[in-house]
Amino acid sequence: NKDKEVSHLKERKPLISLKKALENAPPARNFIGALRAANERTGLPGLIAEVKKASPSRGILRENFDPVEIAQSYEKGGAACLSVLTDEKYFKGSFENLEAIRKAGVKCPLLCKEFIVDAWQLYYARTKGADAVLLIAAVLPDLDIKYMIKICKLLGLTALVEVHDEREFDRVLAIEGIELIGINNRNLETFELDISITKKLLEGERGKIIRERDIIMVGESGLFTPEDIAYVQEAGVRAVLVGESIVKQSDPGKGISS
Ligand code: IGP
Repeated sequence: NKDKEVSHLKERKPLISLKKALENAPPARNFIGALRAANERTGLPGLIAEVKKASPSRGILRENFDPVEIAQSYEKGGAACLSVLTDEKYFKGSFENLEAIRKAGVKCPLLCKEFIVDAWQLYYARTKGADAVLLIAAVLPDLDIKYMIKICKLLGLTALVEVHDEREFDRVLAIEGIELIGINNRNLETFELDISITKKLLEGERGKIIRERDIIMVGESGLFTPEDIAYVQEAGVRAVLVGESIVKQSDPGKGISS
């Protein structure tokens, strides 16, 4: 099953060469710090703006897709952080895009948006300039999440751990050292979208635990209007991850404020 998941990745990179490449990697920047600062400065959720050419549920989102241009436009428009799709098979992304954005001098910390199922991918993401990685609870057993969080800490990477339902959320809350959790409003199997999932998951006891432990929650997917953002903020998120609605704009950075 795991092999099936990674079969579309280019060949596995040997750890020894990745460790060597780490010496030349650009420094890891503070992803959570940037989100907190944006939230405190604006009173709105910190924005993680997504550089995404296509998705399995929506097809091609943008024809003239220049990842560096889009990233710079997001930065100018006030994004706190960026998310860069590196998955090729489903999202038509690449690690070259991630590396190019980092090399172009974009200051927003970068999330590597990849289906991570093995530790070598964390090293690889770091060597390409990632500051953060996505760990999806739906595809990773608890032991793998714990192990990968440890490696992330060693590498200076921030882990954004993604959940979609109560069961996954409870599993993740039981893991030590979790600082950033995303609630994906889209079901990754059926593509069904429902932003009330963010609200449902943060109600009651779970919301209380989040506040006590000062975990930053990210509302992910299906956010299109200022009302959508206000709705998930009210539910308790201090950051949002937005792709489709801004990447489709002719001027993606301007899309942020409108
Ligand atoms: C962005 P949207 O609906 O604004 O384009 O969604 C982001 O949440 C979405 O791309 C995403 C995703 C993922 C993609 C969230 N989690 C996991 C691939 C894998």
